[in-house]
Amino acid sequence: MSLTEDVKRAALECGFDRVGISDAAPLRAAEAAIQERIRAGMMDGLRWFTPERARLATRPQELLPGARSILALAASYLGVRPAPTRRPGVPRGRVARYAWGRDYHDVLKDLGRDLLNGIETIAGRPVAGRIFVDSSPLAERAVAQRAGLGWFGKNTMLLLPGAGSWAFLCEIILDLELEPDQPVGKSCGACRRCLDVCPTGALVAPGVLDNSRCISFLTIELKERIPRHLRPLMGEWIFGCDDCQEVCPVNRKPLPGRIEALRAYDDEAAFPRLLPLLTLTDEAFRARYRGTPVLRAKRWGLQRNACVALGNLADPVAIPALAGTLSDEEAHPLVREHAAWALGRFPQREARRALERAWAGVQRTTDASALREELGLALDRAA
Ligand code: B12
Ligand code: SF4
Ligand code: SF4
Repeated sequence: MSLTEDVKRAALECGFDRVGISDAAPLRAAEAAIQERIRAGMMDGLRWFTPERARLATRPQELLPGARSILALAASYLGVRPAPTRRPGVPRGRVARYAWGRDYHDVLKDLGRDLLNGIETIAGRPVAGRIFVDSSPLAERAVAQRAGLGWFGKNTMLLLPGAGSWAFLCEIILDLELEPDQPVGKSCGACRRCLDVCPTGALVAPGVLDNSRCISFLTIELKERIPRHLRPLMGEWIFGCDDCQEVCPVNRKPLPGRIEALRAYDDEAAFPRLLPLLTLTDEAFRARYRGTPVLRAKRWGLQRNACVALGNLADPVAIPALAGTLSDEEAHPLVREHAAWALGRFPQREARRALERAWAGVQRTTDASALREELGLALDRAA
């Protein structure tokens, strides 16, 4: 067996589901596409996503001096068990599938380190390697596409033949010469289901995503108030969004992943009860979400999102809890604002009374202008 075949076999033995190899040349087309997106304002909201980052992310040689090839890896995060079900009876939110299990950054980096050790044994010499999973500057989809793992879907996801898009990407840049693979010659064809289903219109054209409209950005990355006009479109999503993947025909026959930590989930991880989230203490939040991607939203962010979902569900059972959040001076100011917005969506008198009480309260304070504005709008709407 060749060195390349041995390395690929080691990757699959480590638990990755797909492996391909790319050379380490600059990714020029990807850089042009990404710079164009930045110029067009499509990455607005992500302050760290700068033209300099895009330049670096498409130059593997600068990320690892002496780079000769890139190992592109994918790990399915679907479980072998049936998907969790939404139990009826109480208001529940939705968490995107990628966040149901343990944090993939940690899990895949550990796996990558094991693999790198294995590669050194195979090569019989020390090998310089740098592992990338999501957070470091490397244009991961572009590398994976060039390494033959899949094609760019119109929803911007990398679609893997036989596995779809429910897979994380991970790459290892190596100073080892390996035989590169060819890109797959597939495309979405005439399909455009993802574009039609996106609730916020974030997929503005095939393969073009307006970050600042994407529910994934709004619920995870945005650390401010959610634009009011987008809130009603967010449905029950409180962390991430899967709408443009759920409709994708390539995902019809998903590949069950083999990494236990990524598929150790239950119904509550997928469809969390919303009311207990509103009163979750910092300690309880950390205990529940430690080691999972959801921690990134922070407690107040998740509570802000839960208010929006409750406003969209408009189940009157939520009114007392939302009223409690609104009047809680210890609660994060943005959470209180979103609770006011949610209450303004209920036709019930009880919701209006809670808004009026809060309105009377904020007249006496000088430092609550944003809440006052939100209350004014909510009361006008509920009138
Ligand atoms: C920033 C970011 C986001 C942003 C912006 C997403 C975006 N589409 O750009 C936000 C916060 C919205 C986000 C959301 C999600 N993300 Co994200 N995200 C990233 C990150 C850090 C950078 C992506 C990036 O560079 N975007 C800029 C765009 C322009 O570049 P691109 O995505 O590579 O797009 C290429 C194609 O679109 C192509 N292209 C250009 N023009 C055209 C035109 C046509 C017609 C076509 C077909 C293609 C095409 O060229 C581009 C350059 O290669 C990567 C990790 C990384 N370091 O790469 C993860 C990553 C892309 N995210 C990932 C995931 C899982 C998600 C979510 C599914 C999470 C969720 N469920 O909520 C959603 C999916 C939303 C979506 N439809 O993309 C995975 C995707 C795995 C996969 N199979 O593709 C990645 C790779 C992380 C990982 N290591 O697994 N994410
Ligand atoms: S993740 Fe949701 S909001 Fe974002 S592009 Fe896909 S369907 Fe639209
Ligand atoms: S839904 Fe259709 S157009 Fe969108 S990514 Fe899947 S195959 Fe491509």
